[in-house]
Amino acid sequence: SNNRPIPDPLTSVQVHLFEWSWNDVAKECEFLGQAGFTGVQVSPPHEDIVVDDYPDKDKRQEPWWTRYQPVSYKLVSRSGGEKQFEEMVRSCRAHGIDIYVDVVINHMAGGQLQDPPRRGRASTPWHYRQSYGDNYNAEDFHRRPGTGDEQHGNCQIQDQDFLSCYDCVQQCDLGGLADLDTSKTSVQEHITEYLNRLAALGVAGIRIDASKHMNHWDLGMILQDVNSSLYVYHEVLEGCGELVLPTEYTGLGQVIEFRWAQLVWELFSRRDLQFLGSEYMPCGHLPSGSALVFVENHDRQSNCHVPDPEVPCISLTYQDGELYKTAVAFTLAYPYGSPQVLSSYYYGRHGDGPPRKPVHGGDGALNCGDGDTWVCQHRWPQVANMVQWRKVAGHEAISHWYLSDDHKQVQFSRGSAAMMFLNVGDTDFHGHLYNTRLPAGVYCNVLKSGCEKVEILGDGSTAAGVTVGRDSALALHLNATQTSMGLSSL
Ligand code: LM2
Repeated sequence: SNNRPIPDPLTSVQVHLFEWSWNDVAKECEFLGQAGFTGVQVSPPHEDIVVDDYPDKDKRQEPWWTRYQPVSYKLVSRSGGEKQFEEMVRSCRAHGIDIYVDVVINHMAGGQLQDPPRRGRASTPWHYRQSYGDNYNAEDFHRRPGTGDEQHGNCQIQDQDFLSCYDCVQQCDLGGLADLDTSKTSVQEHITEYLNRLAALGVAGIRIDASKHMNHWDLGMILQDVNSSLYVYHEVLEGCGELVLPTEYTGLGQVIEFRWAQLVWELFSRRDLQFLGSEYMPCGHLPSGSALVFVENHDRQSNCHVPDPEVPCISLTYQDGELYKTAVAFTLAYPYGSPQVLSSYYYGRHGDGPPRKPVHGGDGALNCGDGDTWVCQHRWPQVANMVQWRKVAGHEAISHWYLSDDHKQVQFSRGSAAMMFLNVGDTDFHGHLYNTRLPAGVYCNVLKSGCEKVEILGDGSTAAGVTVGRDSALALHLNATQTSMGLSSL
């Protein structure tokens, strides 16, 4: 049974500060608290592998994916050590922000059997599949008879396995990563100890990486002994027709609902909003309280930036400009699931690591948005101000939904507290809006910096025509009026 806390999906918003250092996260929590965010997902804090040879070494740190290859559960990563980690948790808490940790427990660092022994970031010795410090040894990994295991000592997950072999998905290796035998009590105990250590440091929640690749009974055994105050969400990448189902994990926490990102990508990129809503997600959807949703995550972003025929791009990314901003704003306005916003850095090639420059410069300046540093999506008005919009809309249901005949515009309200109008047409929209359901007053369009005024009359229509640009939106709520400027000037 699962009695774990889940932050209220209708009023909480978390941001994934992808690859941010603990010092930068600690500093950012002041802004996040003011904007009304409730949590931050940080990159995996465990000791990872070291990669010496990679492109753009002078400007960038190592490829981001080293962080998905654990060597030990020591808190030593390029984001910082245990001291900085603790300091981050403390300072974020003081601003009302919870820290959620991305935990990688399905596997240990990858390689091939003939690889020599190496050392991790905290100097822990490891030898592919033989030993990882004194945490695990050769007996602790799955060894399922199969083809192609000469190099790895275990089968490797093949594309067709997702549709035809449940156990292969959970017992073979995910791309050469040594697959832990999570059915073993000693393995479970090691993982439990790590998760409880995080909880003791004040961590409020965990994202479990690659949950689909672990049996839900094993995860249940692990979580049974983990501090019951932790909020847990699982990465279960749903593909229609696959054997391992997201619903197998909903008893163990929330589940990342990838189908939301796919729906939003399809509709916004086709510029046809007819089927906009959780009921139209491909091959079903989780109940709202069980779902964590986003427009983009770190994996998708990486696929989309550099076309890769093997991993098709199926989400919008910051490179999609206005359309992406509007899709994120819509996700924050729509009453489905717990939204997560990605805040990333500019990419050149697949696997590119984060900038060497910290987000918060020494002079108090921010290294955000200048093209080769950090993107900082969470600071855009289309994102930051929608956090407040979501809170104000709260538990109000959708009170009015309008779809234009050409499917290029959608307007909806949440009770009489908030409204949004989206335009994905080829041209700007000029005209009156009707039925906003808002009380009469002068509101600010919170998607624009400053206060772009919109006057609403007693019948809920606009006093004058409004202009909503191509691929953009207009969003109003009760707490952002001409007089109560609230956060609209962020
Ligand atoms: C995830 N969820 O289930 C993460 O969201 C995803 O980012 C991780 O993959 C994956 N699971 C494993 O934790 C990333 C990245 C991979 C990378 C792995 C491990 O997308 O490309 O694989 O992290 O670092 C890399 C190499 C791959 C190699 C593997 C093992 O790219 O070619 O496979 O390491 O050495 C032979």
